[in-house]
Amino acid sequence: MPTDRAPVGRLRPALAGVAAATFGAGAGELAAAIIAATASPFTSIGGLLIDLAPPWAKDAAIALFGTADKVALLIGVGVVLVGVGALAGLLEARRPRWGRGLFALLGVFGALAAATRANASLLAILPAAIGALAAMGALSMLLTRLPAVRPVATVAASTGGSTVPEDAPSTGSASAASVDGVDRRRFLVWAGGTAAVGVLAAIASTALSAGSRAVSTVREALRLPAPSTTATVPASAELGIDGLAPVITPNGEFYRIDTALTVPQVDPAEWRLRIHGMVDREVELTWDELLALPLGESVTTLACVSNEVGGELIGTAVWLGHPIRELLARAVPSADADMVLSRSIDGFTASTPLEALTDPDREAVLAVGMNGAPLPVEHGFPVRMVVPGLYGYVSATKWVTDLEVTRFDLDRAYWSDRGWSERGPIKLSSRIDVPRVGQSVVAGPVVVAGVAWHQHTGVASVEVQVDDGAWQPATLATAISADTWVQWRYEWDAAPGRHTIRVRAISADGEVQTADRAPVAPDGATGHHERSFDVT
Ligand SMILES: Nc1nc2c(c(=O)[nH]1)N[C@H]1C(S)=C(S)[C@@H](COP(=O)(O)O)O[C@H]1N2
Ligand SMILES: [Mo]
Repeated sequence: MPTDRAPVGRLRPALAGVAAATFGAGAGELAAAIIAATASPFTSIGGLLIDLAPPWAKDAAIALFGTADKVALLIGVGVVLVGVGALAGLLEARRPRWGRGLFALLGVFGALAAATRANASLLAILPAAIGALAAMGALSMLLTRLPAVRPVATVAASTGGSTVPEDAPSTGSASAASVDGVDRRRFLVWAGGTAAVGVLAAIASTALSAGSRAVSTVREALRLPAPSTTATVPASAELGIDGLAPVITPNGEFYRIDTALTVPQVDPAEWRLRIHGMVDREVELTWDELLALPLGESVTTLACVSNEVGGELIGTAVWLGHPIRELLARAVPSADADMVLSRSIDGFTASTPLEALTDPDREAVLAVGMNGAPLPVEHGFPVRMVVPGLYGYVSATKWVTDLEVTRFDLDRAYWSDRGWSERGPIKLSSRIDVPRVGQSVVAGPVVVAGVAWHQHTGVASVEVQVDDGAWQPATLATAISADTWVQWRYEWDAAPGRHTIRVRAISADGEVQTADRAPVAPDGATGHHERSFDVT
């Protein structure tokens, strides 16, 4: 054997590692699609990262990427995977087994992530394990095809009877002290082929799991029963101003916020709701039983606690649902209970004050319909909660399957463990929609318009301030109810120059919306929304 060997180099081992990682990831995804759909290593790791991320990281992700935050996360996981793959290749070329060890570690991490997801079965660890083994095998195989001669130590260390292919140099390259072009090309073909198989496996896995996503088909075929009571939206609730948020938000434009990396697929036929905990008797409800109950329409504005001043994480819909108080009445909560911990199929939980759910004057519902259609899958199909007056994170559980009657001092919900307040009444707020940002404003009469809300209390009036002038009353549209936002408009006689418009709402209970700025955490932003314009 020659003693002065051609250098192994960095690029090719790194490429081998990336190709092996891609192959392993594809194998893992395909395995998941076949044996345990919810155990995709990729989305399990992503989901675990979402659950482990400190609140500031989530706020930053939402601020940076908006509702594309999850795509950004998955891309991030992919980038890290490529990095780890390159590292594994480099390691393995210098210290055999170390690179494979790194893949094994990654596999353990993926398996742990999958096993700790909500509703994980024992099978959940398999896809990550299969993926890791595939990556380890591919790495060994590719390194034997490296065009450079490998050090003797490599050969010796890898002949220890491991079950994965030996990473001894191939017979072709063992005698070659120089890297020839044929070997180089052959290596690239093998590495490229390995990576391509991984990508194909990943594509096949998405196709396979899309096939099992028959839930959207079930949803489309579904006809909901006619409402037992209907809600009317007065025509005068809609000012119809261009650029102003419509008083009822179309489903396709409704904001979406949740921790689910892949939208949970719940077949109504298998859906059950269990009411238990501090109750006299447990209640279980099937989809058919729920649909047989009276389903009424109610109009409620949903808002996210992460909504910044002037933000768009708020929307109003006509919900079709059954009052939660009726179901709780069947279960008979014990006198010392003060909270209902609702749980989604994906493990998300919300802590809602029991009194908000039992209050006969608050239409807290188990909703099955949204604006005349079954709930869209991403908005909680088949069943979600809607509770007027409370931010979504403490009340609006989507894909809900479990209501546990308990106490605030005994249990904590998903976001309460992550730096958010355990109670979340929606704060009095208002927003300017028109004129839009960047819209040119011409001197003379200008329509300023927006929305204001204080769900379950109601908005009494809205005022507008131009520069540092006096607060002027705006005109309100007809409010649908105290549980919805209300549109407002103000006729501004704009003079040329730069001007700032500010808005504040006054609540039905006399509260004046504070100018004090508070961040969204822990219990919702405050401060006046303002917009500046150059009037020409
Ligand atoms: N299962 C589940 N339900 C959830 C959440 C979630 O992460 N998972 N997020 C809540 C939050 S924070 C809000 S603001 C509302 C948003 O509901 P939407 O996406 O239908 O607008 O859903 C709530 N329900
Ligand atoms: Mo939220």
